[in-house]
Amino acid sequence: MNKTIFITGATSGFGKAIAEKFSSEGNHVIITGRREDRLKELESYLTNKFNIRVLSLAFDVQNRKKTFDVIQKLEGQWQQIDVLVNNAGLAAGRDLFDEASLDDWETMIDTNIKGVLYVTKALLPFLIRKKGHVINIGSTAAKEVYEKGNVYCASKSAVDSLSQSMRIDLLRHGLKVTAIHPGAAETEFSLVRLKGDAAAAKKVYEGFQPLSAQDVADVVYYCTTLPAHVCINDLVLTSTSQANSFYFQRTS
Ligand code: NDP
Ligand code: 8X3
Repeated sequence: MNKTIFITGATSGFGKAIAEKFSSEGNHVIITGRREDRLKELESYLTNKFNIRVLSLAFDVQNRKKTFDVIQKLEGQWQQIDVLVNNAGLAAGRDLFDEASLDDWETMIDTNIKGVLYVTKALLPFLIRKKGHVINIGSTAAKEVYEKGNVYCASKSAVDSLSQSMRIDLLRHGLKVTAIHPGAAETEFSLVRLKGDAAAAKKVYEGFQPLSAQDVADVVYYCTTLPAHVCINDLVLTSTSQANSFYFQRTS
């Protein structure tokens, strides 16, 4: 395709798989995240394997000033951004509303909502110039609220409504806005949510085959291959063993 794709949260999971998928199809990628060592490793892997151009930018999407500084320093070809994938995000904790930590809530709000706002706003001048495509990663948690999901579900509902809002307000610029809502997928997501408890994280995916990061990357990529006049606005994907936030077909 020979486009340039800006991906947040490319050090792991969906973001890393999305970077690899677009690179394997001949696109250039800007990969971002907080863990610089992982970004550098991915940059060299993608550059060597696919012979495309890679720029890695280490920053925290919660930091408004840093996010704008980094993006406003983009030069030359790196301003020619065709697709933004707002993927960086997390769940912190899985607790009842009255027992949950305020710090966890703030981390989710600052990352999943404010992070999407900062990155999108900072990149919009470039995206508008190219009549680009914004892809926001929501979740089935945006569609059905579940017990102990409180602020995570709310943050993903915000991504859902902000995607609609972007689509409406940016219509006059000819931008595409796609919200993609995956169900359970085995990445580092549960390890992060459960604060490093690997055994508990593994249990989340027991007895059924969850989505993989590659499954999600393939769907994200597909949404960018449609003709200029066609836009997938809202897409929910789950493993065949999952119907929605509540119903799973487990073997054990
Ligand atoms: P991972 O934990 O594997 O990856 C999360 C990515 O987000 C990492 O690259 C991490 O990079 C980045 N990130 C987190 N916080 C920040 C921050 N403050 N600033 C910059 N980057 C950040 O999880 P997934 O790949 O599964 O999650 C990706 C997205 O998909 C998230 O938005 C998640 O909510 C959503 N999602 C996940 C599902 C799942 O079941 N796995 C299902 C539905 C949606 P680093 O730590 O280096 O900063
Ligand atoms: C992640 C999927 O089911 O943990 O967004 O909410 S779930």
